[in-house]
Amino acid sequence: MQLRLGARILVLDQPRVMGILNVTPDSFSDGGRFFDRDDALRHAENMLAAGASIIDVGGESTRPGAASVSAQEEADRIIPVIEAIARQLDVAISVDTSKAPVMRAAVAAGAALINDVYALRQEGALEAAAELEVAVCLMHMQGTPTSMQANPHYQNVAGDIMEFLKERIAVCHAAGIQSGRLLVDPGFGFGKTDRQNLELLHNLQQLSVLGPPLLVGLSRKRLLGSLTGRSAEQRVFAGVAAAVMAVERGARIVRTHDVAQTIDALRVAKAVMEAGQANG
Ligand code: PT1
Repeated sequence: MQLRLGARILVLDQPRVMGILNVTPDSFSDGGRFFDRDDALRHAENMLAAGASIIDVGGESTRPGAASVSAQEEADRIIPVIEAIARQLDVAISVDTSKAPVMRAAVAAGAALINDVYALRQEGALEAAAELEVAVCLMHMQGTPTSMQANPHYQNVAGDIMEFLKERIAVCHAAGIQSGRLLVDPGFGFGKTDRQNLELLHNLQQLSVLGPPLLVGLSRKRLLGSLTGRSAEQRVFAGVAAAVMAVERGARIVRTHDVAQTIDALRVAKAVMEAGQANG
């Protein structure tokens, strides 16, 4: 299993880490500390040195209750950062956006993966992704960031998310985006109660039948706060535990703020999982 990211091939026979680079003044767990371009570049460099395979650059918060920003504002925040990373670091860049104009500007600046929490449902996004010929992560979200935690409802959380992702994969195929360019993500915390998030993680393996590699993001999320009573910055160990459990259940890429810690844990998980297949 592998994913083409521009000139790079990301081999997914071992779990990979996507490092989060928020370029927002209101980011939920790092308070926009990386708003400045040089700070952002330094943070990306640190995550690369710690072993991140992808740097995910986002200019609009999608955490519960977050307000949206204009395409212009989003682009103004992230394009200089993407350009700087593309120029100075040898790493694949992902853009965390749902807006077609931002996708186009980000890919022109050097992004090789569109990470869209709306799974290309916003106006013009499907067409933009098809034309740009980059990789795409399709994520499940029930509702919108402003209201998604109000009253999430499912018949069967993993089953309903499977159906949604199946439909989005079919829509991508019809638009000319082939499976080899896709990743899928069940969207932990996006219109899901704690109970639903836990059930989803428990049943994550079911999503492997969709075909595309599975990406998950649990880093510092509210669920981990509910389970531990800890603030966002203190949820590192909880997030690492969740990442290991996701990888055991088939996740290929883990999106995290805490790259070094997650990579250590995933090395252990990989070794244990492979011990069962070894012939020695
Ligand atoms: C994610 C993700 C993302 N998460 C992908 N992209 C966020 N592919 C942004 C909470 O419950 O999981 N996958 N881009 C961040 N969004 C949230 C959502 C942050 C929920 C926090 C919570 O605390």
